[in-house]
Amino acid sequence: AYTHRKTPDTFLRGRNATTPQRTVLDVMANDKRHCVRCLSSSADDAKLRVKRVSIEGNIAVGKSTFARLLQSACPDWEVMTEPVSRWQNIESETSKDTEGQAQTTVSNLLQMMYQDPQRWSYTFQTYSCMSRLRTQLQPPPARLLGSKGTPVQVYERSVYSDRYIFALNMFELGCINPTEWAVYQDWHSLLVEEFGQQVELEGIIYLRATPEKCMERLVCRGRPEEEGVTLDYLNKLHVQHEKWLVEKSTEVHFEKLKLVRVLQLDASVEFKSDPEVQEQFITKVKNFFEAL
Ligand code: UDP
Ligand code: DCM
Ligand code: MG
Repeated sequence: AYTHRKTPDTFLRGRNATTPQRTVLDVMANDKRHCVRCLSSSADDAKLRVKRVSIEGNIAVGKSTFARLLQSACPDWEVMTEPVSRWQNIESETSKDTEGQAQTTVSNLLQMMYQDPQRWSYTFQTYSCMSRLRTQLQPPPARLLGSKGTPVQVYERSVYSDRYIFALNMFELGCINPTEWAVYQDWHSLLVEEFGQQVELEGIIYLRATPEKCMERLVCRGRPEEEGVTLDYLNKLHVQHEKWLVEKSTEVHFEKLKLVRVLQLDASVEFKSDPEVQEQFITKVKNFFEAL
């Protein structure tokens, strides 16, 4: 069972500078009015000052591995991996037993999508994007806001790769039909525009490797749902990444995203077990963050 967090409320609290509560607080604070204002605005400022960066790259290129490395090298940062296990375990109420108790079934949407992409790609893309948005809208933890310098949040993938890599690719493959694609783009734009700064990225770390190397790592990881993933599919995803992050020829619909800075790292080299390569990567990332 998932905890449904009240992220939209948090969002409203962050955006509405003149909420009724603040007026009440103003009255209560009386001559301390100034202090109350200072406190709430500095908390809001800190939230907005967070540097948000995503790690992008093909399936099995090493994003989660890299995210874990980054978290141990930079414990002050908040590094979030992709919520894949949520996509593999969707609980639904199917019926009631003779005593009226709800019977639940757990579905693996990732598996359903790979087994029958025409039927499940739209549903999968809706859910993966929504679950990512939910994660991303959570307020940063207190330790992050209290850390020295600008707080940093790093996400494994983003609502932008959901759309401009995966959903687009499924549309181009005919697994998402034109009507579904129009609906997807409509709600995606609405949500991204509505949530504004909370989902904007200051930078992107692109882990780049050949599709062959990704295939090798995919096989090595052995996620059962991905058994049918072909080199051709990884090639297509590679081309989507190149168009979006290197050639910049993908049509994107958000002004800030058009200007986002991209750090490219050659993830074809073995970095998981090579401390020297890890150190080089971490130094590049730190320099990149400082320049953002
Ligand atoms: N991996 C590896 N060497 C590396 C990076 C990753 O052998 O330098 C392996 C890792 O242990 C895992 C697989 O590649 O078995 C895929 O890595 P990960 O799950 O991090 O990839 P993601 O899908 O998150 O990009
Ligand atoms: N995935 C997808 N569409 C998305 C995001 C992820 O089809 N919008 C799939 C690709 C992988 C799995 O989910 O099979 C998780 O990705 P990775 O292994 O690259 O972390
Ligand atoms: Mg991963």
